[in-house]
Amino acid sequence: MPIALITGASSGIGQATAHLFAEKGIDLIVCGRRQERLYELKNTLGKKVRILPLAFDVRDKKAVLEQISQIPTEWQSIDYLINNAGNAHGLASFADADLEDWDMMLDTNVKGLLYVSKAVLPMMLARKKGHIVNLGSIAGKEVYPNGSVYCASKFSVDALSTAMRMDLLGNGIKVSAIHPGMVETEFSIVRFKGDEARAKSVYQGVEPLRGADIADIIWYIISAPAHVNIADLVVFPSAQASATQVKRN
Ligand code: NDP
Ligand code: 8X3
Repeated sequence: MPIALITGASSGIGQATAHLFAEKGIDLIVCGRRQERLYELKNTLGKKVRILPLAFDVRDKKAVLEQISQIPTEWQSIDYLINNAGNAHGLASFADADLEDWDMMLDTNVKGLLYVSKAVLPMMLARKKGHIVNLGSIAGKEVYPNGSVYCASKFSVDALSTAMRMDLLGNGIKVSAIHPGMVETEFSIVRFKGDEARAKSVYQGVEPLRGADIADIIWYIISAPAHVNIADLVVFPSAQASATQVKRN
């Protein structure tokens, strides 16, 4: 059975990907900070495949390296790493934005992705086999007002995905990146610090993407034949044309 490690499996895109991968018979290492949600996944998906919950904060370098290096031997042949954990914190002008929010975004979306990749990579290199899928964003292709540091964090994901693909060339490891527009998950609730009404308004009059839509794309990417790598993919809801252009009913 193939094995996938999914970060941010406790919600949204990562959770939907865990459900789809379990349908497809992939054993899962599910990661996130909310341990109870990871155990819920174990209870529901554990009837189909093996599930290993690993609770850690991707910002905590020591915890990431320790937890991943200590996974049991039978889990170490990781085929797919889905670097999905991430969030936006706040939507404010450069002058008004909160430094804590900036730290959260850079530490999670950039450094967290680096720590997890560095921890998993030796297992892939040893087998000369693996596929890393990074969750970027349209915010990593286009900057938008009040999104400065979130956009910078996702531009970093874009750059790092290309860099990883270059530096891992010839090692049997594919690297792909997906850059979605609006996906309705807990993303906006987190961005607006629990303000559910404001979060809902982001998707008002639009049919957004769902976590399951991105899960389908991740599945498509990892199912491509060995000689094919879908390197970089932008996906929008049909009602969106750019980071700032949305047609609302
Ligand atoms: P959710 O808020 O629904 O999920 C975010 C996930 O990331 C949660 O499982 C959360 O788990 C995990 N996470 C956040 N911070 C940390 C941390 N410090 N340590 C460990 N895990 C963490 O949002 P989405 O599913 O939408 O987001 C998934 C990815 O997709 C993100 O990288 C996001 O930037 C990207 N994206 C989202 C878009 C959207 O419109 N929704 C569009 C484009 C890209 P827990 O809280 O349990 O730790
Ligand atoms: C999430 C999409 O446009 O809110 O990455 O930045 S956006």
